Amino acid sequence: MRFLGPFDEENVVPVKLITEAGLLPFLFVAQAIKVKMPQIQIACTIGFKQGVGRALNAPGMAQCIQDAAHQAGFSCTQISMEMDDHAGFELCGKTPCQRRSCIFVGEIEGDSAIIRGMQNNYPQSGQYEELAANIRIWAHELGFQAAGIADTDLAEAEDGLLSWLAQGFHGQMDYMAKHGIKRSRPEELIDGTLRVISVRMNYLPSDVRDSWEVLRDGESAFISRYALGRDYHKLMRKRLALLAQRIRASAEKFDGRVFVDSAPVMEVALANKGGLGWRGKHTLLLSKNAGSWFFLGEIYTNLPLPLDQPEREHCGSCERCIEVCPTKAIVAPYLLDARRCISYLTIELKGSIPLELRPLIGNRIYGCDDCQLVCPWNRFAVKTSEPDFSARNKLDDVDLAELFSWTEDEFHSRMAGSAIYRIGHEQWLRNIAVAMGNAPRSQALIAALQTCACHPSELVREHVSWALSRQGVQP
Ligand code: B12
Ligand code: SF4
Ligand code: SF4
Repeated sequence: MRFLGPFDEENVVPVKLITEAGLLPFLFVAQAIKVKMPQIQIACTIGFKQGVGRALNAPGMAQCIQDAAHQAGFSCTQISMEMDDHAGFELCGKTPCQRRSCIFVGEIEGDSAIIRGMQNNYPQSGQYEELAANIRIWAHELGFQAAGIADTDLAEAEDGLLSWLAQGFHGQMDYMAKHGIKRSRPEELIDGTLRVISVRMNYLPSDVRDSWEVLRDGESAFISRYALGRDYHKLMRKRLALLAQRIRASAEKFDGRVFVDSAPVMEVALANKGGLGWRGKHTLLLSKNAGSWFFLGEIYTNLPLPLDQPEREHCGSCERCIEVCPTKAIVAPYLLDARRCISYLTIELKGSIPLELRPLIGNRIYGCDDCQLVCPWNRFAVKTSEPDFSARNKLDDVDLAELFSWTEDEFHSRMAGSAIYRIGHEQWLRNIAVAMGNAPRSQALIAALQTCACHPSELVREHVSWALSRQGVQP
């Protein structure tokens, strides 16, 4: 019996041999891998393929072992995997993601070697458990409804991201490709990151006009629920900074960075790993007791905090979000072609909205909520108590013509502090013009559109002209 390791998530060491078996009674077998070695040369190292290293959930270890294997001439080693779950998991009732440290034991058997993943079952200091419990309490105190902790292994999400990008589903969102795999490798974005603390914050405001009623009323403007109030980025980042401050006060070693939305971070995948919910078929995160009307934010940290478990998926056979999507943007369960999504078309897309999609946008002038509105789990959504997320400027119940009449200055002053500010007045008019083109025929709308027929922006003129022709007026 030979030992390989120890490997620790925190402190990856090069492969070395530890010869004596049975010296570490606090270890138990968690998983086993059979490594076939075509030309048996039992030297001092055995190489794992990267995927196998990842399956053993020892982030950072795989590359190190692969390098060591290459150096030892085992680059072509073939590996087959045998999960030996019952040995370890029944013993402690934990899943691999809860492992804090593991070593691997190699057992030579004919032309192959059995590599067993071992888990450190030695009582740990309760320091980080206590800190993790406190983080949850502090997060609640700071207005987050939940917090969860994940490791940094996003291998599966990385494959998904690369395939999503390769299909061009990101459209004009160049920032999605810009940082490459740093997005799916937290430790490459921020050196030393070991854990990601994810938080969620509810945003659904109360006392707003019913969404379906607005959507049915063609002369009203529908604005996505998340954008009715103040911009969430600033508020969430501030609260996360306070949370980080509290952690730092308790753990000297703490180093961390806070993120909300805009950074190259895979928020949904991380929050899912951290136990905040599952990824619905519409691709958003949702939870049994909170639905999906919440924002996500994170703290990347160097602390080896204990891990939470992902929430099991509960979509079942439901496909309501896929069926309801006005532009059929959810091209397969869990797969979104952003170029067709109304949220992308009204917020991210800078130029002309594709003609074939315009009629499908209806009166949605900023974002879209249909896939969340139909989701049965949103019956359990809890309304926000953050005053910042209450509707401002009566955006929950306002006519298209009124919004279209705002001058650029009015747009800037009324939208200051709102996420909508960022799209600018030109894109605002473009979006409203499309909705006016989709509205029932109305002299008031035609008159409003005509005020912009000679607008200095070609983009606005073109959309106004389209809307006028939809209203039966030849420009
Ligand atoms: C880019 C972006 C968008 C884009 C693209 C959305 C998307 N689903 O990718 C657009 C502009 C369309 C958008 C819209 C919205 N967004 Co947005 N968005 C983001 C952002 C910045 C990145 C998301 C991302 O990484 N996308 C890239 C792709 C690769 O991710 P993915 O869908 O999870 O990809 C998986 C699949 O493609 C799969 N895959 C790949 N190939 C294949 C093949 C098959 C066959 C299958 C099955 C799967 C599969 O693997 C991938 C990895 O897991 C995040 C913030 C962040 N930094 O994470 C917010 C974020 C996801 N958005 C958010 C919100 C609120 C929205 C909107 C609701 C806003 C609105 N009301 O208009 C809509 C919802 C639209 C929807 N159904 O997703 C919230 C979601 C909160 C939550 N509860 O989950 C986030 C987390 C922002 C935040 N901080 O709160 N958004
Ligand atoms: S936000 Fe709207 S357009 Fe985008 S996927 Fe959901 S329902 Fe479809
Ligand atoms: S509508 Fe149905 S399929 Fe879509 S996210 Fe909700 S439960 Fe899942």
